[in-house]
Amino acid sequence: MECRICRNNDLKEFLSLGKTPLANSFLPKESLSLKEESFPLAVCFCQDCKLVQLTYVVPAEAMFKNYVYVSSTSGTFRAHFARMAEDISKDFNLDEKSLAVDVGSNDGILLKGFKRFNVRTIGVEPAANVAKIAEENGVETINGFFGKDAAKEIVARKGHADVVTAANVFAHVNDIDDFAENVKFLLKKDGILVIEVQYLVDTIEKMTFDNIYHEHLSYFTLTSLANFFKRHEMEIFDAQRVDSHGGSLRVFAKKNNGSHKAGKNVGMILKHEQEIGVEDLKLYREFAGNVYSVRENLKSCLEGIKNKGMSIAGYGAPAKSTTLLNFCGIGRNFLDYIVDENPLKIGLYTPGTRIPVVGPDALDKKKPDYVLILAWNFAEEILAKTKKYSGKGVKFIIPLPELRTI
Ligand code: DWN
Repeated sequence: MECRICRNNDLKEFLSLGKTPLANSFLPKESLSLKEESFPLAVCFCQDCKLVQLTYVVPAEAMFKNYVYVSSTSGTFRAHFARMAEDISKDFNLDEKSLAVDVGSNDGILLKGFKRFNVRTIGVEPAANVAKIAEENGVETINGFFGKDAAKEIVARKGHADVVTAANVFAHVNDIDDFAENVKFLLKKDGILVIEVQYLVDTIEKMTFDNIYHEHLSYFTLTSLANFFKRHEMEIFDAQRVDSHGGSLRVFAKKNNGSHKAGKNVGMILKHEQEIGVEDLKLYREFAGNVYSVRENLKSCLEGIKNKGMSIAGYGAPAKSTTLLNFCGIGRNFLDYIVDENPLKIGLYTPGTRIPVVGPDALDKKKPDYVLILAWNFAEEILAKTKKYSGKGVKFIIPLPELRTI
């Protein structure tokens, strides 16, 4: 195992979550009798370039060729990406002559926002089933992984890009060197790359360790990202902490000869990272120790409820819940079912724990005493839509960032 950024092979493992199935490999009923594949899930730290990364890499084809995650299921996320497209279009004066390319474009959730500003768009999405949804949404999409061929095809069809976006994608890419070089080829001289990644500082500060799963190969800080882009003659000229997925970092990078001037945000965030010690293995070892107490607290909360003979259902079957449920040993011993509104997940069973995923009407058919909100990053939206159940005495448990029952 060598570092994805600097090839250092003396990486320090600081947390292992055990062998875990793929986070989005929900099971159809007919597969329940079959053995499930699971893979080591552990993270390590590179003391040279400060990147945190998985110790074991599952091939992308196994995870992204057929994908059950559809970004637009959540209203919060639809609003998040509409605002992201609006901010970028206005801040960088994009118009009908501009080209926006979204890598890992899923169902076209972000590109739809750019189209509202008459920006020309094209997406690149490896999952055929999801790329089809995007095309049905009127978003032109190349079905495949982003690489030299896709970049050449886009330039041939649309010309060079003003902006390339990659939201919750860059951390999923193994060969980020190839990614960066193809983005530079695709971008105009003054074009910009905007990536949004789950922010390791939020993961550590909020204990959101369930963001650790096989799709996420890298866990970035601005420090490690800056070390990476420097190696590609690119510069980060702006960065913003945003609240998606429990805390993400939105980073704006340009080619070294690009004209965009660096703002003060980059320095401020780097300073905060230095202050909390992102360059020291000690920080990650402390985080690892705290993960076990989060597990114990959640399990004793659920055990207390079950010991009183009461029932619990889950709400939201996010990829992150595969890590939380498997690592904490939460299966049908605790949860009778999990509600999810994504039709691609309803009728399937959760990876490893094999809890049935059902539609929201289950809450009426089999009203639970408690609901564990597994998509805790959308707790506000979920609590609003399940208000009528709290009126009927149902209590809601939010496991992260801090364990709360309301
Ligand atoms: O990086 C990734 C992030 C961006 O999205 C991917 N690796 C996979 C995915 O991660 P996730 O599945 O943890 O993301 P979400 O968006 O937190 O998943 C939320 C789940 O909850 C979805 O299955 C939809 C469901 N949901 C629902 O059924 N009703 C969510 C809301 C807000 C709702 O009201």
